[in-house]
Amino acid sequence: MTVPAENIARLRQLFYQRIAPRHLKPLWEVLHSLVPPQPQPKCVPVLWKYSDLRGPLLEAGDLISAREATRRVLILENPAFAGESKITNSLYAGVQLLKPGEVAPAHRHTQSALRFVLEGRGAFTAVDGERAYMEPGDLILTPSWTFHDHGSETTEPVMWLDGLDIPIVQLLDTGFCEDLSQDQQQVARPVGDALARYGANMLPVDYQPQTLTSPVFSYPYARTREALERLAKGSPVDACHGFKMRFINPATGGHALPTIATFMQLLPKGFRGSACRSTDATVFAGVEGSGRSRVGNETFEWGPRDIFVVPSWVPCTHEADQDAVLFSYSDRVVQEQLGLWQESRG
Ligand code: GTQ
Repeated sequence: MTVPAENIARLRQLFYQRIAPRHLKPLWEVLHSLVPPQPQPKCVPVLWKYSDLRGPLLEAGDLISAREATRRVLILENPAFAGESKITNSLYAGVQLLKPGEVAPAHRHTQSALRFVLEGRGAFTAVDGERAYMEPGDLILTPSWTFHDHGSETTEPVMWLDGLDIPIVQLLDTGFCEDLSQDQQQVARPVGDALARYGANMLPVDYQPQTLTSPVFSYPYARTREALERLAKGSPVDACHGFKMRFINPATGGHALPTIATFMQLLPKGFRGSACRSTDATVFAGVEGSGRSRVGNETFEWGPRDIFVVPSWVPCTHEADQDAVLFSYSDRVVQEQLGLWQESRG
């Protein structure tokens, strides 16, 4: 017996309705979206000009103190994830302001965080008893479950980009957080201690890594910039990425954080990159110089401190009119560990 097509469709709908109370769903209705032929990111390309961020951030500074807010941050929310506090499907971004004399009280959480300093100098993040003072372009890490507080003894507002793996920790339902009993942790080691111990191409002779996270938690821009400068003089330029380095855990050679990969790249004057796409959606921040990046069908003109996001598997092309430096972060480290990361050029 053959059943007419419209009857079949109706019978199927009735069947779906009948099985729904048993928490059953037909795979064949969703298979193609569950197992797509290639990534279909919800994430969309977005550019935040720093000139549009700075005013609102300073205004927030008049409305709430760092202490009351715990962290005075404006979230950079991708419009594709309205209400979800995500910049990409797997990562969070925000811009944080600390005014002179303020304290953002000590806490710790299982989420890993990076701070990329945008403006101002002289504020600090204390991590596990050591302070890292901020200069523009510095990368500071607060690894999972390390107590951290931010403080400012300077006379100017200090602003930085926060990158956290909040959506990854949410996905895995592994979020824990606790406050320290005091606002600021005790200083246990002098400034620069970790960098001297672990970041001078040497390690303490009996040192054994205890975690995946880098024991270096401050990567000063002056060193990063010099490395890029020398790299640019001594090696051919990559057609897609210019001169691009990744921040590492010097004890393992792996990425600096177990869930967030971090990068700095120099695009030499006149660079006209070729298109490239990769499976790791990436957050970029301009550091020096200016340029433009074509991301899918959008063209973003960026300069220092502008922030933009490139979704997974969307072609991206960078250009620079003068020497330009871009910081970026993504979940590439997770994808590499899982054998999922891919890049396609051209
Ligand atoms: O500085 O500890 O942007 O816990 C979001 C959550 C910053 C921080 C954020 C946080 C922090």
